[in-house]
Amino acid sequence: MIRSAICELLGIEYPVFQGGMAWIADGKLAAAVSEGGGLGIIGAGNAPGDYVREQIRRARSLTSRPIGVNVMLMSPHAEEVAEAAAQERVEVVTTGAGNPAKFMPMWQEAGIRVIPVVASVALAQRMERMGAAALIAEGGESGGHVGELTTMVLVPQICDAVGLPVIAAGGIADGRGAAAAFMLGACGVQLGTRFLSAEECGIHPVYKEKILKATDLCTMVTGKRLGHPVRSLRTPFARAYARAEYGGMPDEELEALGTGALRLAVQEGDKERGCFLSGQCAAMVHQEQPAAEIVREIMEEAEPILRGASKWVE
Ligand code: TUI
Repeated sequence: MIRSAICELLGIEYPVFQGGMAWIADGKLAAAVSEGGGLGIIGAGNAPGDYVREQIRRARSLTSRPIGVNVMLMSPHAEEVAEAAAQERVEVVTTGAGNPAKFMPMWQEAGIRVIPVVASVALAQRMERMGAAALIAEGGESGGHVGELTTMVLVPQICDAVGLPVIAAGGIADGRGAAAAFMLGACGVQLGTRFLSAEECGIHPVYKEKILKATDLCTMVTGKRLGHPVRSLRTPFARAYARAEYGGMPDEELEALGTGALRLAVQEGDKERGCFLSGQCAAMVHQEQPAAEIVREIMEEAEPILRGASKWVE
């Protein structure tokens, strides 16, 4: 049994978070992960406050265990989502794609543990000063909006820079990755891509199939020119976007090109126009499984690896 400071802090069984994936991580998936002993997180993405409130209530009807909400800070609805999370008193708020400082007092007054995703040491230190309960250090192997650094170099630097519990994210798909994250100083892991294969994950079957069939070089990063790099599967959409990006398309037209592409992937399974966000570990996802089984399997795989780590020492 692997337990760590984050389990005690949040009252969860296993130190495994499910990433709050935009358009994907709804109340059903989050509840299934939490019921399985991890921390299920509802992804707000660009959705309005009412949608998030509805998903929180849906999750609450399916589990009495702690749940989280991810507030995507670039969303035009970030403010109302932040308020909905506070009013519904979820146990945890994670944030992504920005600096959540202005919302932190509100969440803290509601008794919520704030766990920002950080991709740099500077933001990690700022978040510690603001009273974050823990941090998620997310490397650029992850899907969606990505930072510059890899998990391998980011996690130890964040661990050295702060005194908070650190959750590692990016490139982790199984117990080997989780064990490695502990070795780097993390006390927990967050996985997104692996949970795309969960039975309770409601993405279009085409999306699931693409993840299950993915190979090592299947993802690429687009959007660097506009300042928000995004990792997704190398599909016709991603290739066309990259061509437009490096072919001098004006910024507004480029922004418009991306609009609606996430929804087309998740809900329609549109192979031509959809943007299928995925981490680099997609090739390590092999089968559809219940979310609870994924959580348990990762921990069961990590345990003998961590126990056996002493084999390297004379
Ligand atoms: O947020 C994510 N991943 C996401 S958000 C998303 S929705 C979206 N769709 C289209 C375009 C953009 C977003 C899909 N995937 N991960 C957490 C994360 N946060 N990764 C990196 C960061 C990050 C980067 C820079 C956090 C803070 C930051 O700097 C903030 C500052 O002001 O210092």
